[in-house]
Amino acid sequence: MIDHLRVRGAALACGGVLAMAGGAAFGQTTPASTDRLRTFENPPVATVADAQPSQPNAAPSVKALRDQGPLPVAKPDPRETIAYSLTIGMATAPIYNPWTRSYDNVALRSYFQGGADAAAPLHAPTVTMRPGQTVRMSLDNQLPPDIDCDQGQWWNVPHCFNRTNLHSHGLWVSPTGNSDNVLISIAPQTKFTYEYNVPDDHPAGTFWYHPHKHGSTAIQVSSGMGGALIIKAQRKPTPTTPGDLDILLPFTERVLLFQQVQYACFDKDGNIQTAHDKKGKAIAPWTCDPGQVGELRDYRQFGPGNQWATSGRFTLINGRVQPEITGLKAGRFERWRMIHAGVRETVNVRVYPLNPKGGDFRDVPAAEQAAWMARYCAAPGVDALPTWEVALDGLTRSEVRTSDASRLQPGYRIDAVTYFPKAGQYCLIDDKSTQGLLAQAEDRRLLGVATVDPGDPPAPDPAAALRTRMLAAAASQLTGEVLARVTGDLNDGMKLGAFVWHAPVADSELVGSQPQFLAFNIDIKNSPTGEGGIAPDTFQVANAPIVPGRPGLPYSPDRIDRLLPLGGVQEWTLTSDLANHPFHIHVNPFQVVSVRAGGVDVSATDPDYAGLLGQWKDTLFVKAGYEIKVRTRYERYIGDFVLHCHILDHEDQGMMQNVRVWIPDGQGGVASAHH
Ligand SMILES: [Cu+2]
Repeated sequence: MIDHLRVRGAALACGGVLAMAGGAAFGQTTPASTDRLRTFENPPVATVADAQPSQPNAAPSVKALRDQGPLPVAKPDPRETIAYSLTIGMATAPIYNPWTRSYDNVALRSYFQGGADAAAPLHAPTVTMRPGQTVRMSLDNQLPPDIDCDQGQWWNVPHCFNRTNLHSHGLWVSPTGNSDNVLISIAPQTKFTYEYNVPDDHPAGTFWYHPHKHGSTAIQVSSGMGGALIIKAQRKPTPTTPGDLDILLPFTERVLLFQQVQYACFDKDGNIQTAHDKKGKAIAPWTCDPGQVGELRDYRQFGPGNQWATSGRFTLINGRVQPEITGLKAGRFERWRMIHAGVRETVNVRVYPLNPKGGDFRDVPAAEQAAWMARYCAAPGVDALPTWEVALDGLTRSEVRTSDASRLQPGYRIDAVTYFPKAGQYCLIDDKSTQGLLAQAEDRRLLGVATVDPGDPPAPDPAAALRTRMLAAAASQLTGEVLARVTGDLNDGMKLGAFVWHAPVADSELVGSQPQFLAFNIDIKNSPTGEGGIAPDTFQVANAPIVPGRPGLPYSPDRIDRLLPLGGVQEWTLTSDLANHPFHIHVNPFQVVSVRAGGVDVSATDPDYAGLLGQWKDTLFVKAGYEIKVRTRYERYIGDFVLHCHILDHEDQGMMQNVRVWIPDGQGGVASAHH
C-alpha cells in the first residue's frame, strides 16, 4: 500500500507552472484525478479483527484486516474483545495549496489500516469502542530507522522522529503497562500491542488518538497522525445512573478532524523556501517548486520565526484543504464531532451563508480569500448560523449551549448539533480570533464550503425544533420517572443532567485535600532565540508561582513532579507566565470552577471561556496572566502518566510533568512503595 501511494504521489509531481501575482512562481496544475480531494469525506472506519488472545503482543496480519469490509460507525462492535491494527509508515500525499490552486506533494508519517483510503493517507481511520470492551490496538512501526537519535541527557531537544507510541486522548483507562502508556517508545521496525480495558461505566463520546513519544510528538501529529476515537453506547439513564447522550441525538453524524500540517520544501542550503516580496524579503507562504516534496523535517518549522501564519498553510479537515462538504439536507439536524488534532493554532469555526454571487469558491486563490469571505460570507450584517453544543472533550455538557462559534484549541473536541435552514452553500470559516499562542490576531481563513441540498422546509424556530426532536427521542426510549426527569430538564433550559457522567465537585469533597498550583513558563532568559528556541531548558512547568530566581523545571523522565492520592479530590490553580498554553492531563478529566484575570471573573466575558464554567474537560486553554481553578477526582486508576501543554512542540521541548496517582497511606499522604 505504501508503494502504491508513492507511485501515485510521483505521478502528481509533474505539471505546469502557474505564475502568481508578485512575480513568484510555484506549484503544479491540478490533476483531475485529485479533484475528489476537494470533497469532504468522513474518515474511513477502522476495521475490526477477531482478537488473538493466544498471541499477546503479536499483531494480527494487516492483510487479513484489509480484506474485511468496514463496520458502520453507528454500530459499535458487540464483541467483548476486539483488535485494531495500525501500520505507521511514510507516504507521499497530495495536499491542495490554495495559494497556487494546485497540489503539493508532501511526504508524511502516516497511519494506515485495511479499509483506509489509499488516495488520502492523511485520513487516519476512526476507531470505535464501547464501554466494557477490551480493545487491542496493534502498532506496526514501519518508519525508516532513526539516524543518530541518542540525545543523552538532552531529552528536551526534539529527537528520534521515527519512534512513536500511542495516546488515547481523553479515555478514562489505566495509564500503565500496555494500557494508555505514553512513557514507552516503539522504535522503527517494531510492533507493539496496546490493550485498553474500557470500563463499563465509561461515558460515550468523542475522543481521539495520536502519538505521544516525548521528542517526536509534534512532528508526528503535525504530519496528520491523529484519528477519531469514538466511544459508542446507548445506555438509558436510570434514577441513579447517567445515560448516553447518543439516545437523544438520532441524527446523521460527521467527524471533522482538524489537522495542521505545517510542511515545507527546502532549498539546497537547507532553508525553508518562501515567497518573496519585490525587495526580495521572504514572506508567506512557504513554497514548493514542481517536483519538490514537502516534508516535516525538523522543529525549526514550528518557531520562533516560523509560526503557522508565517507558513501560510491551511487547516485541513479529514486530510483535505478547503473541501466541499456535501450530503447535507436543508432543514435537518446533524451531529458534528469536531476534533482539534492540530499542533498550535486556535480553530474558531463559524458557518455563514454564502452569497451565490461569490461563485465557485475553488476559483478563489488564497491571496483573495479574505476579501472574498468579507464580501460573500461574513459580510456586514450577516450573522453566523447557530449551533447547539452538547459535549466538550467527549463529555456531555450540563445543558445544550447555543453558540455561533466552536472555538477549539489543540486537543479540544466539541460535539455540536448543526442545522442549515435552506438549500444553498455555506462558508465554513476559521474566524478571526485574537487568542492564539501569542495573543496575536489570526486572520480569518476559509476551512471549506458546505453544499446543502433541498430537504425539509425551514423551521420557524430551529432551537424549538431541536428540543422537539430530542423530546421525541426521549419519549421513544424512556419511561416513567426517568422520562419525566429528562423531559422536565429539556423543557427547563435544555438541561442534560441525566446524561452527565461526573457530578460537580462540592466544596465539602475538598476538605483536607492538598491544593495544587501549576504555572506554564517559557523561560526566555535561558533561550538565545526566545519562544521556540532550542535551549533545552526553556520550556517549563512549575508547581509554584514563577518569581525572579525561581523559574519552573523542564521535563525530566526521571522525576515524578506530583504524587496524587487515589480516591483524592483536589483543586488546582492553572496559570501561565508567558504566552498561552492549552493544559492537558491524562486519565481523569477535571471540572472548570473559575476563570479569573486580574482578580476579575471573566468566565462570561472572555469568548475563550464562554460556557465552560462547571463543565468537565480534559484540555483547557490557559492564558497568560489568568488564574483558572479546576477540580479533579482521582478515581480507580493508579500509575505514572503526564500532564503537559498541548502545543506539542512545547511538550517535546520540556513543557510536561510526570504525575503519579498512588495508594494513600491512611494519614493524608501517599504510601511509599519501599518495603
Ligand atoms: Cu505551550
